[in-house]
Amino acid sequence: MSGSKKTFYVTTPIYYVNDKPHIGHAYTTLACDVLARFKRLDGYDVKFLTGTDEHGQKVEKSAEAAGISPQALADMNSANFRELAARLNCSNDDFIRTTEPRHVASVQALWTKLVQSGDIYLGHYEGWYSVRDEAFYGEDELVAGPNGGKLAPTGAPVEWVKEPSYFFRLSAWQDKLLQWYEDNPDCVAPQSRRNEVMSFVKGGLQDLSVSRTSFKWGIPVPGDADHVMYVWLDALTNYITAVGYPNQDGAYARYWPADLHMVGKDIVRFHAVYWPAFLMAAGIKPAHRVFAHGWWTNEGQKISKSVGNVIDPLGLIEKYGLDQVRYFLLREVPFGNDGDYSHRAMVMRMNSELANDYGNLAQRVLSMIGKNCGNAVPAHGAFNDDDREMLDAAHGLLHKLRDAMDRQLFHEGLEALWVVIRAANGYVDRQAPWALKKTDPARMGTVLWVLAETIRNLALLTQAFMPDSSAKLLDQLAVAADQRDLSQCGSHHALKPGTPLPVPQGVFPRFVEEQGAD
Ligand code: ME8
Repeated sequence: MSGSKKTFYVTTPIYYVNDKPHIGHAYTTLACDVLARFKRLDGYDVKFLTGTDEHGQKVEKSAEAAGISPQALADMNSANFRELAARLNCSNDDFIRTTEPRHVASVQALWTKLVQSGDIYLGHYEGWYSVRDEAFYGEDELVAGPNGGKLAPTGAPVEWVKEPSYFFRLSAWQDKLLQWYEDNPDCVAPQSRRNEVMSFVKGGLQDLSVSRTSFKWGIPVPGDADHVMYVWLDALTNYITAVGYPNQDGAYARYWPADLHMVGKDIVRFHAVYWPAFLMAAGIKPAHRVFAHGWWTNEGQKISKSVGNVIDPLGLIEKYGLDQVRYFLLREVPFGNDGDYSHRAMVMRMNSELANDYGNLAQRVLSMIGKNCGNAVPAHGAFNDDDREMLDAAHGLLHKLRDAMDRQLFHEGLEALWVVIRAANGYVDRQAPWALKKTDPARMGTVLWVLAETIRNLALLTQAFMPDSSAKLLDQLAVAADQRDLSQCGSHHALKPGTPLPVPQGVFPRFVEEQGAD
């Protein structure tokens, strides 16, 4: 137990097991990993949750098509998502599967609570349903499809459904939801999504069908064996299952309400309308914040299996390197906006920002120290203005990064780091320590110390984004394993002259196109 330590609970969506993971799933999980790592390094007691969404008609149909049971399909694809998180070097503390007994118990407890509060009633559903989206749509939301047919606004096929159904009294929560958005200006981000959610709720809410009778692959409704629960009520509940619900002591008391549900923009309505309504109805506080990030395309095209342009994140890691992919995904696109993946953009970031800017800075400074300072942290003399400015910039980074991370603006945080990296390269060129070697070796030591200390601060702060490469840099500066949390940023823990250093080695390789490739 962590006593009074500040806590941070961050979640990814749980991914459908009807298919293999792709770059979009990797993106969301990675963003959460960077936040989880950053907060841990910054002294928080963190819980980072990811997992798989295994019930529903979509999974049932995919299993049927594959000629296997839904559970077998779920086992196979859930393992792929688990492996993806591991291969991305994600630090999740838990991996939840909605077919686990702990989850079934939790969802049934929440259901029972909603029945007791009068928020669930039995009725009859008649309307449009999209299996691909696992969502109900009103007639007015549909768009024209081929051959005079109708499609969901997402372009997914819809079918007419008519069956007995339990309903959640969503219409009764309209005013309370609006009040909640008003009282908590940061509860849905970015602002454009908040506006979208609020105008949807202001437009009026209909009661929501929360059970199905036309298939079986779901969690049974307590006391009514003909019904399975609507997959979204089931899925959203994972976030409280993982902290022990219905038990409200222990992890639940420590971590709930979650600090952040990270999701893609496709599922903001489920997280920012339905989920807080379910929770309020059950007398549970909603999460502090939902952040809906943008959508990746591939070389300008929508990523889709039918187009055949799905990007396999494991393939990217193999081709470019893990930390390069981690960096690229969070640097390339202002977080919240849509982004385009291209080989060219990947190589640009990898070669110019990682190899040239950051890698080269470390490489030239560490090899100069190796050659000229007896493989030890050099001693420094008095600092001039240029030195002080460099050190102040490096030591001032922590609060800039913290601020960016608290708003999930990864690109801004990385840009702040790169401002200092570029400044450090400028400082090396101006101070020309290689020339000082002959004219003023003591001054050369000061310059190299300032640079090494700058790199130490940078490497501490890039740890959350690029854990392996940053660790290699910190190893090369002989920073002890227990001196790598963010309390070590700043001048109080500056490098000690005379500390022996290992032989330097390159950390960020360049990507070299294969001969004959364009
Ligand atoms: O919606 N660009 O699961 P899902 C960016 N099971 N992100 C993308 C993306 C893309 N092109 N494609 C997918 C579900 N994502 C539900 C969630 S939560 C209680 C239940 C990411 O497998 C993004 O985070 O369809 C999106 O929200 C999520 O994958 C959808 O994953």
